[in-house]
Amino acid sequence: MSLPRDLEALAIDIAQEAGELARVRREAGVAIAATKSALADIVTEADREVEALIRARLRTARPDDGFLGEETGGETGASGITWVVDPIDGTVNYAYGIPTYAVSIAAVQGDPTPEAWEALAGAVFNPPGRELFHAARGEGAWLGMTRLGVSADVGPAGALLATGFGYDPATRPGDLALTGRVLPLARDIRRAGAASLDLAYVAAGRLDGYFERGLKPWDFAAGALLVTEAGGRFGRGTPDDSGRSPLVVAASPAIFDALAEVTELR
Ligand code: LIP
Repeated sequence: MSLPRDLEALAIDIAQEAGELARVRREAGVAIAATKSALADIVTEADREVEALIRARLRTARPDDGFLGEETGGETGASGITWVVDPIDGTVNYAYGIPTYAVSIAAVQGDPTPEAWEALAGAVFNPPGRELFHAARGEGAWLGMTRLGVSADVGPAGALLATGFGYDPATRPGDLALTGRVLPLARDIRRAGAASLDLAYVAAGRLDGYFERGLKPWDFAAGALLVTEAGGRFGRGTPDDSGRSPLVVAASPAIFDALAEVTELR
């Protein structure tokens, strides 16, 4: 098999094992371990335990690879491959018992920064729904054994779009203003609370597009590959004039340019 397919197979295997651990811990009850960047930005003991499992499995399987995880940070590898991991994306949903969360695992090549890396493989697994989205570069995006494609066109009522809001209350006015500028394009807006699943849903044609400012690399590393391998477009801007973190836009080609323009992606 090619390197992307090998990495995809490993990501799938580990995402399923990690997702089962997350599901079992959720059923047993979730303890919030700490807050991070803001009061609303929480980490649970399960986040930490799941990331530890993923890191250990990767270290055993590919000891020369690098790692960049939401909970334990980065470690450079010698192979040129870095694993970018969000152990439980949608942490707040997970803590509240909302079944919209996912294990997101991506393998990237090159400098492990979103501006420079080339994503080779990714897996996004939603344990409650038992939905495993995965992709290898050049091999398409899949939900299980079903090939995915972004929506071909936007209906006359407008686009079904998704977004999210940062944890820092100071970003809320800008987020709301951004959403207000997008509304004329939309038939409706969804706010599911897990970027990796929002991106997977764009790849699956369940959403026409998605936009959010302030995502971390692990939130979108796997989902961005799902979108582009499903025929969609993905863009990430630079910090805006106020220094706010970059905007992410992902959509079918039918709506990408309009969404990028109205959100001022640059
Ligand atoms: C979350 C994202 C979500 C965003 C949240 C948070 P986490 O990631 O998936 O799209 O709106 O603010 O960043 O913190 O659950 O890994």
